[in-house]
Amino acid sequence: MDNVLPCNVEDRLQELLLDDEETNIGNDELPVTFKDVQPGGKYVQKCCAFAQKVAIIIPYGDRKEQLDTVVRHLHRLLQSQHLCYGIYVSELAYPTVFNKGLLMNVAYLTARDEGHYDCYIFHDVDLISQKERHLYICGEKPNHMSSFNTKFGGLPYIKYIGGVLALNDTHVRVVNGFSNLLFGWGGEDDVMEMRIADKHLGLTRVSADIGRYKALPHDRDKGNPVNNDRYKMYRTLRKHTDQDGLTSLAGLYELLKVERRPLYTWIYIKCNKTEVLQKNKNIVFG
Ligand code: BGN
Repeated sequence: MDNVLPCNVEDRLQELLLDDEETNIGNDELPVTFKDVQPGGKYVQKCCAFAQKVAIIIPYGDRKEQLDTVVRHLHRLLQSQHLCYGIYVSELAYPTVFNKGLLMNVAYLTARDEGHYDCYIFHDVDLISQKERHLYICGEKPNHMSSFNTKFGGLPYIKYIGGVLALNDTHVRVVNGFSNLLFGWGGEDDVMEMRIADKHLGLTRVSADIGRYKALPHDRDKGNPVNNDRYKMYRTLRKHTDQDGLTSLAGLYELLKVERRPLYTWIYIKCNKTEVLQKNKNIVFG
């Protein structure tokens, strides 16, 4: 942290607002390079001394091109905001069924244990922020950042908090992270919304002109079939927030590798859907 700037990020935001009313950005337009990024995708150069330290958590399937695009974009964006940060990408070994909640929980724990971050931003791999002045920090309440997604022309429904969500460490602990038990597509974000509401944390949402994201197009992922049990599970999981999440993660997966790639930390894990659901059958069917 030799080069930390004696500024705070709110000042930087003011600068951005004054500098440039039109801060729409494309993928490659922000003027920073990757030379100061440390292995594992960490950046502690030229960032503000008193700003939050931010971990970006990206659960990943098999969309390498999107991952490369979003990671590069995030480095540019976060450096332009003078933030200290680390980018964490978690992936499940095939053959498996995708489990976004479990992947996000494992990446959160990895980031927390090595970085003690102030803010955790859970970020879909296909979303590109279109506004330079969309500040990547946490507020007092959980904050839904992707309030306008080009795929939906806004929000798909009012309670939607998927896409990009910022939680501080207290928020993540109070809701016990994400459910580990939703395999396949759908529902992990809705369960998180329910947890935030049930724990009375409140919620803020960035205004739609700032929280504007371009969705990169993609086919359906392999290993991510729609979870047909998701509505039923949404109801049963509600009673088990404290038993299903970070507190029950140990023993549900095997950590295969943590690799410091040039632009991100890659966390590779293995888990068996049948075993995970069997171990938690009281929750899933109770
Ligand atoms: C919803 C999904 C979300 C998904 C959004 C946007 C469900 C309900 C499960 C109880 N929710 O329909 O998970 O992020 O669409 O694609 O399926």
